[in-house]
Amino acid sequence: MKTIFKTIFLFVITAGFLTSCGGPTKNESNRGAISGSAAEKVYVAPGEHDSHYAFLSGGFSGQLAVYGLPSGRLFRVIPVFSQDPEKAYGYSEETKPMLMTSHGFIPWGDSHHPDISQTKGSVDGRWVFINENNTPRIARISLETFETEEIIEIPNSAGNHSSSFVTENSEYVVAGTRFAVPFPQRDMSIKDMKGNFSGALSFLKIDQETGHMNIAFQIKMPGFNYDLSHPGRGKSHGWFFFSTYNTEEANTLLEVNASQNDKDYIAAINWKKIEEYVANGGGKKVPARYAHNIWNDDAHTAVHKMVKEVLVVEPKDVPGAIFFLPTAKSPHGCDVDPTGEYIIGNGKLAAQMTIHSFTKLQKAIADKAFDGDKYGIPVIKFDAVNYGTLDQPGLGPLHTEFDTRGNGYTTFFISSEVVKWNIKDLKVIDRHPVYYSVGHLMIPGGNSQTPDDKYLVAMNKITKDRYLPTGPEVCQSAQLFDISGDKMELLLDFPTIGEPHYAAGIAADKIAPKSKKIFRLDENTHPYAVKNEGETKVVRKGKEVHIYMSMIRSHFSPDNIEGVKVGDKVFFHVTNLEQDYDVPHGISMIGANTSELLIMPGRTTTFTWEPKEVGVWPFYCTDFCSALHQEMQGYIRVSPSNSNIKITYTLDDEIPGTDDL
Ligand code: K7E
Ligand code: CUA
Repeated sequence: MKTIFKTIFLFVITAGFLTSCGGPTKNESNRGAISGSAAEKVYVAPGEHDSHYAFLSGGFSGQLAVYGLPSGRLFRVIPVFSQDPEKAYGYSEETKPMLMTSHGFIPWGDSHHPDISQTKGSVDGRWVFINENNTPRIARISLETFETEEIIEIPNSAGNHSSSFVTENSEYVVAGTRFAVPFPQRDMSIKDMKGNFSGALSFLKIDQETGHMNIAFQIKMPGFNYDLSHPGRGKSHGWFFFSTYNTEEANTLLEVNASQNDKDYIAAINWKKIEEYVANGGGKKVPARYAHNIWNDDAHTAVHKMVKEVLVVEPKDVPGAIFFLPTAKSPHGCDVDPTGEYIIGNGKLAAQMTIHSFTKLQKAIADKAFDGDKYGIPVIKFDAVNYGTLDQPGLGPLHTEFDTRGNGYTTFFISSEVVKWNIKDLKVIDRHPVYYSVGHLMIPGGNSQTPDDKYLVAMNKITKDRYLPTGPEVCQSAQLFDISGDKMELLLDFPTIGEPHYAAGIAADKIAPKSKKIFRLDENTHPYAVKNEGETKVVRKGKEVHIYMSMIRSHFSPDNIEGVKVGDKVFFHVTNLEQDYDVPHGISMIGANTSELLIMPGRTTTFTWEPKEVGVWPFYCTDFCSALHQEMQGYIRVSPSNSNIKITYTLDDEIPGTDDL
């Protein structure tokens, strides 16, 4: 134990030395960017469009940012797991249910891995999925509205990290627990972890019409840490691969105690087999409590519900469906090449990368080439499944993506570089420094049979001297490479929102033509919607006051309201009557304990206001919508709680709608 501790200690120290001193000098780092025609290759002229969308996760921001490639321009931050006052997400009454969980309302999340839906092995631009690592969840975002449409919580899990990757026809999106936990949760001694905790791998079925997710089954795996995953594809379609670490099942000082075993595993799951088993009545429904929140675009409202059970599959009940593949030391990324033949373990603590062969795996299973078992799950003999190793490719391999020409591109966190290598002959072809300490990388269509051979985006954890300093916290950053030639060419640095762990990319023409422009007013089924100004009104219900309000360039209806009292709860239900592209209006109320609303054409949204003081209080439009935007405002009179002033509401001193009869 002492020796191993020393080895690891040395490794980390050496690693640290390389990170701080091994980086290039200022001049070297600039050379890449100014070489050749890099500037021309990323220049998108004013008014021109980028060729690709890139969706970069926000990490600890909990969101998903939308960029254009090759320009690196930021278009939008889509709120997913965290409240966003700019868009009223998690503040409006309609979106609050999206952030409900079994632990109540959670205003924040940690988002890691976006993945775009697929048809026949290619990204199709319908939806993008993303995992939440802290309070385990998966979200689905519409690529028509660029809004979060669904969030489902994952029970019996903690740290949903090996997620949210989709199979090649979007049959399933997966979740996998990073932390082994009692399954089901219960009060027990942490010291009794070994053999008593479990790791849930969850397969969520995707409805191809609506995109709705449902947990089809949960596999109750041994209590290892399931770090990352990728689906089989092509010949290995029907399988899913999950990297594991802490197969030692240590519960303390994991930096040492989870690094004892020379090899951990990649868990290979034949989900087709388990699907069949479940279809024939296999598995057991057990009680659970998890949230399932769905947005409805017609009602412009999310509905939150709690689900009470989940179908659990025990590995021992489906023999021949689950195997462990020994893989060099605490692998992080678990990646599958476009043909589906090669399964790559990025052994972050090993001096080599492990490349397994799907063909060999099939043979090993047929020959029963096992090296014992772990909790009843057969461990395949290393030589029986291993295609080869890539020796000394760099330090700290984390993640690999691919092109269609048989090359892998791997990030090395510690030696701060991207290495291009040929999968068949396991030879390094090219290497390029990144600035600095790269995590994931992304090639558009990366998790598919048809990656795009043009761009590679490296996402870096540390930027130090790359940008103007902004105090102790400096931005994390992405770097764009051209990979169309033999050598990788660095084109561009661009700063990111939060910490982009992973990203998903797709050609723009798969999404742009169907991007939604307005919501149709005649399809709006929100219970408080108004279809014209004549329908606007104010209704008192006990201590609640409901304002059915409209907005259109450049006024609110009604814009004068009296009869509200201290102690009331006022609901502003506001409909944007516009039916033109890019004409949102906003609304905010002095002293409201919530965010502004930014309301898209045809949509109804609600915020509440509890006036604390008598007076005449203004509200106004928050989005500069026309030359008369500054005139877009109104007043509410608030009287003492015991006053008997009746509710009245007017626009231009008339009751709305009465003058145009
Ligand atoms: Cu490597 Cu969460 Cu995919 Cu970060 S993870 S880097
Ligand atoms: Cu409406 Cu500004």
